[in-house]
Amino acid sequence: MALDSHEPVTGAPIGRRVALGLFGLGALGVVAGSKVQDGLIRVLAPIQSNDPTGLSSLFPVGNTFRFYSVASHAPKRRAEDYRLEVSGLVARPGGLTFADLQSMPQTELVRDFQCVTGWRVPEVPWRGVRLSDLLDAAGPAPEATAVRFTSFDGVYSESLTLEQARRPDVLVATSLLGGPVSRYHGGPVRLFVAPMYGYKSLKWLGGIELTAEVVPGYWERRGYDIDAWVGDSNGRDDDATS
Ligand SMILES: Nc1nc2c(c(=O)[nH]1)N[C@H]1C(S)=C(S)[C@@H](COP(=O)(O)O)O[C@H]1N2
Ligand SMILES: [Mo]
Repeated sequence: MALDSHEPVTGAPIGRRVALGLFGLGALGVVAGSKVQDGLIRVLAPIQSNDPTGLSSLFPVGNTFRFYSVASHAPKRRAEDYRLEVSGLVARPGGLTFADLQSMPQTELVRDFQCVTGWRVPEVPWRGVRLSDLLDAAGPAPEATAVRFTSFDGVYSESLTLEQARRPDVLVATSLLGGPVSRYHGGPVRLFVAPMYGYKSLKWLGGIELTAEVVPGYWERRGYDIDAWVGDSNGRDDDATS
């Protein structure tokens, strides 16, 4: 399985982009077929999620998902073994199983999914529990102003303000594209932050921690905006729909 990722581009001068690109190539150890394109390093043809044959990966990439992971692997966890830890500044910390999530009210959203590097998948169906419901159940302390998300890939993290996290279009998703969230899409449970760029939608969700201040996430520490509203952040409005 080919996993892909991207490097920060926000306001990066061209020299820095190239340096990041070269670093990326070195780190991957693969040069054939790769090119630095607006900070996105494509190595060979990404495998596409809606094409089980993999044949479309022989052709130029259209409006389909890539599989992204900053970790070198995609963790594998069965729904039966899944546990979501809710911690930090809450009245009721604790763990939730996959079954716990399924027993809560479910919300369906159909939204475009857009990576800040330019690819976009139209009208993707998602299903899951509203993050706001989980937060209400946990009872944020008065001094909590932000939420930090951690991945059981051991590397990735993300954050939202508490106000953003309480939006009705932010889901703890247990279903994507009409079925379970697949391993490579971050299953069994991932975050889906509908109004923001894809990097906010953390895969392999393991922890939700209420914090007194925003703790910048993986890409945010590398130059991406913390507020990642689609079309209104990272200086990418013009070319984000290509
Ligand atoms: N754990 C984890 N979550 C992640 C990422 C990642 O590298 N690791 N990449 C983010 C980015 S940049 C995007 S665009 C989407 C891509 O989702 P997909 O791999 O399901 O297409 O996942 C986001 N969540
Ligand atoms: Mo992305």
